[in-house]
Amino acid sequence: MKSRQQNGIALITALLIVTLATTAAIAITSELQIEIRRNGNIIHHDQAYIYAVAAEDFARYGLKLDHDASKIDHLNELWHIIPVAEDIEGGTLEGRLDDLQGLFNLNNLANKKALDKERFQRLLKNLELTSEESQQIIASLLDWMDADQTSELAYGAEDDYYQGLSEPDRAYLAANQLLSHLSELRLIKGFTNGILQKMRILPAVDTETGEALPTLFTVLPEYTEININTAPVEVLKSLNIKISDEIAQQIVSRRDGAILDGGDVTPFETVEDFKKYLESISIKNANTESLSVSTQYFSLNAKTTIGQTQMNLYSQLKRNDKGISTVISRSQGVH
Ligand SMILES: [Ca+2]
Ligand SMILES: [Ca+2]
Repeated sequence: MKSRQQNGIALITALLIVTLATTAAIAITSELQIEIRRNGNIIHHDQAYIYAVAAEDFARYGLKLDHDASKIDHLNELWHIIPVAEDIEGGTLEGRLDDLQGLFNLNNLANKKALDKERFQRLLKNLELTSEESQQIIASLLDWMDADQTSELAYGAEDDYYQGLSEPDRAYLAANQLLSHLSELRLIKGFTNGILQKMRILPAVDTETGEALPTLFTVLPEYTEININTAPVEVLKSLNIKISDEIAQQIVSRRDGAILDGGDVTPFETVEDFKKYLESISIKNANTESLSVSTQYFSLNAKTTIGQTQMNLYSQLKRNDKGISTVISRSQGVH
């Protein structure tokens, strides 16, 4: 009787040990799998980043060839029309180069030149901002960038406004220097989500076609001229009050002819050319200050996929007058 009892206890003990050992083994295996996956992700992330940075070198090479081939920049050139699409070990790499000087550089406003302000106001009006909304954001933008602490009229905002924000832990100071990234606008008085959406700084889509609308604004580290060979319709319209939607479309079809109808590509060779063209369509004495036919600032969007890892790297490149480009900023995920 006693011996049978002892056998039973031994059996239960043995079963218990087996169960414990199995549980421990499963725990170790799961831990190991997570560890392997985590290491895999880290390695893939590093690889994706290195490939994206390699795309920058490819872009710099393309921009040098472009510089040596011609002195103007337009949308039918190879740097723009040939996107990079490469199969790389374990994944893919896509790269796209865009011109940044076709866009309105918000830092141009820091110069407080009447012409830039007028162009900005026209652009905002075409984006359906009310004149009060425009006045508000122009004043607070100017205060954000200028070195002083004097508010622009009633709408401006300096340190005292930002220090007095309702949540004390969120209080901050005005930058009092040029913008360094479009996302900085979120900190500035008046730039609500609604305004950022109208300005297409937050992604916006065409309500009829559902397609993403092109971006119109950028932030570059200095005053820049607008390239009339790459500016989208909305920016062209902002250049002169007489440039209507129809005229802007006309400028685009003359400039990007080949894209639209297979005709000759006839970008503007000089700003004077553009002025003459405007005269030919009855826009006399247009102010062509701060316009250009070439570009120094470009953006590269490199998308890399390796295994489960996806990376979106945005790089700003500046090309000098010898055609050599340097990367001046990088951001991941968003512009
Ligand atoms: Ca070129
Ligand atoms: Ca200021």
